[in-house]
Amino acid sequence: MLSKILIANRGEIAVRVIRACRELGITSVAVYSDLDRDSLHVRLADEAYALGGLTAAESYLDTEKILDIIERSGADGVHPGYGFFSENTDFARAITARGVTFIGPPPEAIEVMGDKVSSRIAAQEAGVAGVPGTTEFLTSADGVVAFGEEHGWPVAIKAAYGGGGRGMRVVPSADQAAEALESAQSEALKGFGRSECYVERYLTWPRHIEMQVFADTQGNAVWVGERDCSAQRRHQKLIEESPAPLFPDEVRQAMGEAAVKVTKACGYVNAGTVEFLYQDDEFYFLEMNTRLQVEHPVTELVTGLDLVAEQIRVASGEPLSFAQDDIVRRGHAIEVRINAEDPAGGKFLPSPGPILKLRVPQGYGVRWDGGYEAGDEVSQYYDNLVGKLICWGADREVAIARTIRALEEFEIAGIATTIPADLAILRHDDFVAGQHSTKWVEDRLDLSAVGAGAIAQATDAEGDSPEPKVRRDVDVEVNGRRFGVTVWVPESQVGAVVSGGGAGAGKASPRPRRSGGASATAAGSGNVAVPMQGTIVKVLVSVGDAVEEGQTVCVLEAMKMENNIAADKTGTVQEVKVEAGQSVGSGDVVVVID
Ligand code: MV4
Repeated sequence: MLSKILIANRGEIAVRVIRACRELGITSVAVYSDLDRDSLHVRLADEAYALGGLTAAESYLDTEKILDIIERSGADGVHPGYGFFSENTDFARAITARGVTFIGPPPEAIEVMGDKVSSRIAAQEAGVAGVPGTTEFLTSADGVVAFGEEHGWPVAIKAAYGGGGRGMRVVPSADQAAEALESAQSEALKGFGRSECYVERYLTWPRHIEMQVFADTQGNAVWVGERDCSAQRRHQKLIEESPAPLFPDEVRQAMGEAAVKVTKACGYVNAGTVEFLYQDDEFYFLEMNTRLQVEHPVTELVTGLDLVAEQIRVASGEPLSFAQDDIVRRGHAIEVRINAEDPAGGKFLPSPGPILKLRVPQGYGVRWDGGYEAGDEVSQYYDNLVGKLICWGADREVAIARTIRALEEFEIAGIATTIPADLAILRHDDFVAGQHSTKWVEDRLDLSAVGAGAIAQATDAEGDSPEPKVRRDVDVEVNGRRFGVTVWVPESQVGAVVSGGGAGAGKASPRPRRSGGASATAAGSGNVAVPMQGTIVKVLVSVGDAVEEGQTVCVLEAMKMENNIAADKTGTVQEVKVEAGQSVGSGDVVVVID
């Protein structure tokens, strides 16, 4: 077995791999950018090495820096996670040349599956069909028209070297072929440096169903189970589940066998995923993802397998620990990706920032794979996946109810998250009925009423990193009903809003004031207000007195403490609005200074 694994990644997937290493007795090595110096994956790993840099290119994607740390740490394996180096054959070859194991497939398999045309040909040769279409590149719109006339409209023009839907155009009829081809080619050239396109029948309401496969170095290859990832927006998956709803057993079996054929045909080893489109009881090969995927936990929850541990065993040269017939799928699992994005109005705007509060749900059938804890910051420089909530239930109905319950328990503050959109999907009749497709979120789901969820404290208006915040628990009364609320106060304003957390009776300010005012914005107005409801026990000034900023003007008893209420500016007392023994409410002005 490998004995020391460097995880060339960050966030939740680095955490996932580090945990697997710990359970297997393997030493884990984290790497981190300057921004991730104190991040969760660094805290959990056995060892951690600085990469320096802020952006991914300056840190996690810097081959020389990672190679240097592999050498210094003595790691004998590298787990790339997903993204970054996971499908980078230069990187895989560079570490292999140094005698270090790449925990992933052979570079040749990554290459075959690396572009749409060569993977389509490989699948076809293995006897697995893609959507009916051509494999020749289009030279003119005539090819599109001829195909459409023969197979029917609409057709899809796709960029051969494209990905993620870029360079794809739907052509509804012959008269739009020329324009669509031109725009697909130009987008492909801009995005991928190559303009080659081909044509396929366009499926109008497909589901995205993918099959998890696993192969070892001894020639064993199995399919583990499918995941339905149709609930996505702009090619970003939002929710994944297994088994796929309304998916007949015999189709599952056939898709699994097709996926194994593709796996064997490209000499695949380790964990992989074969993607299909599924429509009208037929499935079509789309592409193969030659990495561990974000959504692998749903397969783990229904099979009880540990796919990351299996990856490490297989990379160590061991045979698969299970045969095809050993795999038992039980119940239903749903994964919800929780991203730092504001889904308000369906816009999904990035919402990086400090996580001020994070309480994740617990209870039966609930798993949280997170990359952050409260106090950590989601940086704008990287993927904004905060973590994944994965729920298991005896059947789909239970799993949906449990996922909703868990999301309702979720407490996060400081950043907006996709949770409100996730709930809208899970509660929607179409989703519950399994009537959604890859286009459903964008075409049918109405997110106009979805709000951001409370962002307790955003960064300041200039977008600078915010001043450190201090937590204060305050009791407030709203229409006579008492509520406990938490406020996060900029450090410089501590003592202004509410005096320190209960200790130090009689002192309003636990530390010297900088502004001396009731709050930073009100500082110097001369209207001295009390910060909370209570009783005035002493008035120390009279009309006409000269007072200095910070000087106590009266004493308020509240929450069994005496609080000194200070002048917010230097001047003369114009008005004293209270007397000893009088009750006051939060925000009441007690003294006016000018
Ligand atoms: C399609 C299709 C319908 N018909 N091909 C988009 C990204 C690329 N990987 C494949 N994609 C699609 N190809 C034909 N012939 C619909 C999609 C598609 C899609 C596929 C998988 C997951 C999400 C999707 C969202 C929109 C469109």
